[in-house]
Amino acid sequence: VVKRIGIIGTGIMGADHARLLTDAVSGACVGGVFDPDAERAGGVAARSGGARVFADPYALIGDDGIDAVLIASSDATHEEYVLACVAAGKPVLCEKPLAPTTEGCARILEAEAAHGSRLVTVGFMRRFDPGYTDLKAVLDGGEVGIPLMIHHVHRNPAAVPGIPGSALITNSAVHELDITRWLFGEEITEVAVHTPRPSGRAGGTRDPQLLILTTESGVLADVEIFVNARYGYEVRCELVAEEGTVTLDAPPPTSLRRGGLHARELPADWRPRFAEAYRLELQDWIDGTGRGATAWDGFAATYVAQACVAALESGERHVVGMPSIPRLYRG
Ligand code: ISE
Repeated sequence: VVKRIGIIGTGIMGADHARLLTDAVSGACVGGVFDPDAERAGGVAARSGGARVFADPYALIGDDGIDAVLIASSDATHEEYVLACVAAGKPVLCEKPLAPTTEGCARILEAEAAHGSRLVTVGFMRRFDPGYTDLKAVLDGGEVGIPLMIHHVHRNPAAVPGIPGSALITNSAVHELDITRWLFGEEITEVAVHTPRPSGRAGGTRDPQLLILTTESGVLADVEIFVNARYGYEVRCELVAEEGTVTLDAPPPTSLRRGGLHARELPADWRPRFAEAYRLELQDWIDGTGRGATAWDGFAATYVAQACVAALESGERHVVGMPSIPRLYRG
């Protein structure tokens, strides 16, 4: 059976997901789309094998011809659409963040608890990236011994000038918050945020930033987040353990030697870098394998992000104080 997916939001990510569901994922098709910009929705529908265009997102969620819902609308709208999906009893894949505030995420946890089973998956696609899954396999296989530190680098070429410094944490570094929890299988307990002289290219934003995270067992993770790095999009990390280190470079397989240089091309944004991760994430969701981030993971990432924002504003270390994991998400 082919699952008919309804997509809410057909901007950059919604359009990309529609393309993957149509061309690269088996067992699924795009059944319907909604976007406040009807013309944009129409374009994506036409490229998705003639999916229906809905004028109302709630009509899409409730429609009998839609089996599951993918939410790629603006962050502030995630909560209301996820809640409507849970109320309708439909599986939902929501782009990160699950909701911009911990209160919003908590309302989703309550709704899922009341429903009694998990319906929500959060789009932390890096959990499916072959580079990160390899790194985790090496760590879990014990080849490098006990982990001590991890250095993360996350750079975008440009961001909207003058965005608040908190956006670097809630929109970008939130991926490292999630991947750090996932990699070590434990919570982040303390956070601090340091800022150097801001880049003159950032339009007044505190960019770059250096996040220092401590996990339950005492692993130290540092995250350099720099969203106006100019030269291209890049994500890498190095795990430092007692017996060795593991580096995630994920360079393209080809490189160019010319005119005294040895060069590798960098993408302009995350879509080419994480193309395979997005494909595997969607396939896993369609197959119902359930390896994706849960609503609890979405809550936890937002919870730690909020502590980092507080640390950025105060210049002080903050204790995270994560609530205990609800029963639905244990094991
Ligand atoms: C963007 O929203 C993403 O989620 C990308 O994965 C991330 O690398 C980028 O910094 C964010 O702006």
